[in-house]
Amino acid sequence: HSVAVLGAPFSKGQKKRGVEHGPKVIRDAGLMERLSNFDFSVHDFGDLNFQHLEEDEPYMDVKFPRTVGAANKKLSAAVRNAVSAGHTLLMLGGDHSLAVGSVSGHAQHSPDLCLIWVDAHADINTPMTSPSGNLHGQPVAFMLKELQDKMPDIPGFSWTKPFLSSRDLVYIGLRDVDPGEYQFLKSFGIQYFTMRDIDRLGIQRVMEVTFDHLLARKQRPIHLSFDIDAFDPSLAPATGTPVNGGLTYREGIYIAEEIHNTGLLSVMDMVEVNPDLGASPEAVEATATLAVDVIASSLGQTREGAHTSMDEIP
Ligand code: DIR
Ligand code: MN
Ligand code: MN
Ligand code: MN
Repeated sequence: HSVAVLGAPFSKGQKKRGVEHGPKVIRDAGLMERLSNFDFSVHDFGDLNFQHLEEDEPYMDVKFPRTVGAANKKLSAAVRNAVSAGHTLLMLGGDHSLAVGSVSGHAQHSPDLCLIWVDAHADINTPMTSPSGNLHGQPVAFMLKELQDKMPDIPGFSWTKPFLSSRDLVYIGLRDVDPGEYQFLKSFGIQYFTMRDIDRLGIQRVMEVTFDHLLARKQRPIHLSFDIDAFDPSLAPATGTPVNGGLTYREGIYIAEEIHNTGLLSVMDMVEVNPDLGASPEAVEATATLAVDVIASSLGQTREGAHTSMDEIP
């Protein structure tokens, strides 16, 4: 069993600079050292090198379509290769538009994967419904078969075709959903848990229903796409689109622990940590350390300690 770490320093899926430094600050918060405590081997694949395209006119209202498309094409191949080589992959963003490449690359190796999207936002806008033109609010729309006839041919994205059914997706943490997005969630019957649902049901029940929905028919690989803005801004201030009323620390860690406990986590994205947006160095470090905590719990760190063989105890 081995874990590969891949940085994706990319920010053109939205307009605020700084999120391209996410991989560096997450590493600086002690990621590799934390992962070295586990009994799996860790391979650092370093950071991808993304091309900056000079000529990249908006398509409709969509900003930097060719730049985002090319970056995701590259990421997709890297993720496919890492998963094919047998690694569990950790992708460090970068903004959430990177999920197009990450999930599609994963799906090329594991067509039966399911997707758990932890986020304040649903990221399922199309160019026609997007209020911002930002592609980090649209990655899920590139994936869903049900949205095929609603997605135009966006320059830069001809390499990818929809590959996921809406029943293979669960959202957790939603609290800022655009009108077009709400329409899609409802008309496709997507399973989602808003922060209000977490208030009503409790996070334990939310995870139970999540796994019933995704895994009851058969066990299959899990792709966890974790946007740090799912957390409350008091815990994760250094991010581009914070929304009040987010996950508590314990809810976020519980989600990660339960996903680990399935034994099915195959690829994890940790995205939208933006060190240029923290009010202080402490705010940035708190956000990055929180990202590392969620990663560690997703990969098996427990709150009850770990099993040690008797002969190792002094
Ligand atoms: C908004 C914000 N729904 C949009 N999306 C964000 O621009 O489409 N996603 N911030 O993470
Ligand atoms: Mn910068
Ligand atoms: Mn997101
Ligand atoms: Mn978000």
